Amino acid sequence: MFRIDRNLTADDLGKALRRDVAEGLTSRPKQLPPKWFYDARGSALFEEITRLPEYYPTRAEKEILGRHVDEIAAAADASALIELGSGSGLKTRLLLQALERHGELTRFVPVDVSGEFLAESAGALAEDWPRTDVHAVVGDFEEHLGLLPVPEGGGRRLLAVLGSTIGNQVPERRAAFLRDVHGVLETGDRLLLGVDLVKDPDRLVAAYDDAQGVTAAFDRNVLTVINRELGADFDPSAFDHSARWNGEQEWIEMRLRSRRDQTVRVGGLDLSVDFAEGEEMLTEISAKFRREGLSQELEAAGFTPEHWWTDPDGDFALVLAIR
Ligand code: AVJ
Repeated sequence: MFRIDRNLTADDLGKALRRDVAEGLTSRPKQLPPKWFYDARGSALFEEITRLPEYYPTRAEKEILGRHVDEIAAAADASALIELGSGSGLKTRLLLQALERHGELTRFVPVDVSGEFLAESAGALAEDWPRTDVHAVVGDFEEHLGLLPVPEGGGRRLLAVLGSTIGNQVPERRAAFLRDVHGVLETGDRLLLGVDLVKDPDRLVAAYDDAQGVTAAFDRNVLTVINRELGADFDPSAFDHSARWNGEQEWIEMRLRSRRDQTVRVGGLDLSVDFAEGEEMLTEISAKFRREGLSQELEAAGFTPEHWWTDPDGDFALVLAIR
């Protein structure tokens, strides 16, 4: 059984992009939120990133799931899986299979901003899980958490946010997000978070500035998105990609650095923006976590951390918390 709820239209997305770009290009320093990386090309580039030798997080998270997914399913003891972001790949399938083996999977709720992506990926998944009610929700999970389908028959829910997605938010936004999640869940429901861990800065920087330049292409792709959607004339080749470790905040910062003095016209916003040679624009932060700090964040939002699993190298963690 497959259905899809649309809480977010192309029009809503267009407005949000206009607002983010107008704000970001006129603030000092300039910045753009990472959520606009993921058009079709950006999503394909991200897939390519996950296969790079330097980008360990996806492999590490798969390894944890491969080893511990049945323990996770047993501890979660849930009849519904809600997944925020992604919701298509191997990791989702591993979780669904384990919940099924554990014995009571009835429902899967994938949530994503891209309706196109969801229709395709969740539709394919529904074909492989004919006895599961697949109820896809198109929405921005920073805004539309309240629109998630209500549980049927009081079954327990497992809400998964994998891939260190929460690392893209600054701590204050993350705290608000975790409180929102706490608000939509019910007592006894579980939260499963996948988080990348603090480690040797050289490895971190390499993971975000790979030798083949795939991450650089991914970073510059946001300019192509703005050119297409907002009639801008960015020359992506006039910007260099950079990745730096911020040891104080314990996050990676990705930036695009202007190679020369230049003026960019954003026709759709009736906006001209000057870049000085060497000027940098922040395009992403990717926070890295420690067990103690994340436990405190979860507790502050009302959750009780219950389990912590890592890969053998200790690069990545899955944490299961009780609402
Ligand atoms: C999908 C947000 C988890 O932060 O590692 C990968 C995105 N950016 N390489 C991350 C990303 C550059 C990724 N997340």
